[in-house]
Amino acid sequence: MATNRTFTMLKPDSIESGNTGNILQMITDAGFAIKAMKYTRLSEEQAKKFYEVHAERPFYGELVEYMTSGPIIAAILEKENAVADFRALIGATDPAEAAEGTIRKKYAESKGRNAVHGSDSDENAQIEGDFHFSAAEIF
Ligand code: DAT
Ligand code: MG
Repeated sequence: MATNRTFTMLKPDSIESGNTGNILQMITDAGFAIKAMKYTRLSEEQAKKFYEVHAERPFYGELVEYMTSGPIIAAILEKENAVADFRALIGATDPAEAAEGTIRKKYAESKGRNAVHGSDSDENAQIEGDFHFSAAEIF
């Protein structure tokens, strides 16, 4: 995956609240092209692996439970400066701290149920995209 790509998940709360259409519209309006996308549900094993870096944090169990509680939409997005621009579009982890006009400010419920994931580096964007998609699923 090139460095102009990032990886996202629309988390279970986005699906439950019916906001996936609005969120995807915000993403494409911001200039991101969808290179891969799937509607799926993480297994406990997949969620544990995906969030392995947080394994020692007190919220890890809750995070894994939440991320496996329902389906998600996973996607690879492309845009110049994708990782940083997508983090700016989604806003701070805690919606109470997220800037006006960001996806999390508009749609996140709480720090845990915060609507979307966005990769935090080019390296992790590559790892996370590869975790969810085979080469044949990326366009
Ligand atoms: P981000 O998703 O903004 O990159 P992160 O990588 O620090 O945030 O944490 C990953 C996810 O874990 C985050 O999206 C929601 C959850 N999380 C983080 N901190 C939390 C907390 N203090 N309480 C509950 N969930 C938390
Ligand atoms: Mg993170």
